[in-house]
Amino acid sequence: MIKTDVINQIADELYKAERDRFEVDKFVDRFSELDIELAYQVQERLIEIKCQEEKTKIAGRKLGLTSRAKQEMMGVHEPTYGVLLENMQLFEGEQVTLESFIHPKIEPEIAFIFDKEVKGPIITVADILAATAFITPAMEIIDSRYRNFRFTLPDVVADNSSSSRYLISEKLIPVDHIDLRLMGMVFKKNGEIVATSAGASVMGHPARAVAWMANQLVKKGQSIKAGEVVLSGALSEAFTITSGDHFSVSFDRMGSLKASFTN
Ligand code: OOG
Ligand code: MG
Repeated sequence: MIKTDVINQIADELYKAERDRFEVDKFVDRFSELDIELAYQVQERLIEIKCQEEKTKIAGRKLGLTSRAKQEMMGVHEPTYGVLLENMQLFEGEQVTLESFIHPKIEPEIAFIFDKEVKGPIITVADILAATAFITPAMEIIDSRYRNFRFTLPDVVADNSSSSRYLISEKLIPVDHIDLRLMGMVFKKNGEIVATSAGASVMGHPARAVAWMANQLVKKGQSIKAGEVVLSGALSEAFTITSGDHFSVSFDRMGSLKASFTN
């Protein structure tokens, strides 16, 4: 098959799996040419299809697999990134119904909201912090389209890094004077603590993860734009969501955020 046919075929299957809520098998076994570079091209094609079919647009970006907890859980030891679309955002207080997902999981994250474009050629942690208007508590609902949430690095990249929905707190905090490395986090499921962590679990500093992505984007002539939201990656493992569950994430100095789920 020629390259563009492979890209279109995989993007189309992933799009339909999400739309019609079914699992697919990993693509690396079927397409030996699926490497990381090709996988990002599939991801771009998938986003194009979703923007067109769902009449939505890009709201920001997300990092994936930036903490050791997540890398070990998934057996993939390199970070990834993906795109957040406007229609993926949920709002605090809204009841989320599980019917639109395949096998959702939820994870605690720190969101960065940018008020300046992040331009290269080389982007540092300081550049990320200087372009950040606010940080805020966030949660991501991931819903890999792969059978049993099992995938390789190129597979997960093609699948837009398992992204499904996200929510951020409406309490926006300026990043100055906060040491993100030392910011403690408590994650609760149905009132019980299921994970505790700190910002440093995300590549030493969450802004380092964002800088890593920004440098990857620059190489492709892309960038983080003013107004975009970036999720810097889960600070702990992800937790399966079942009907009736409620989750909360609390951060030192940033506040907390809640989400609840029904059938
Ligand atoms: C891949 C996405 C990981 C994170 O924050 O680590 C991710 C997955 O675990 O399915 O979003
Ligand atoms: Mg995530």
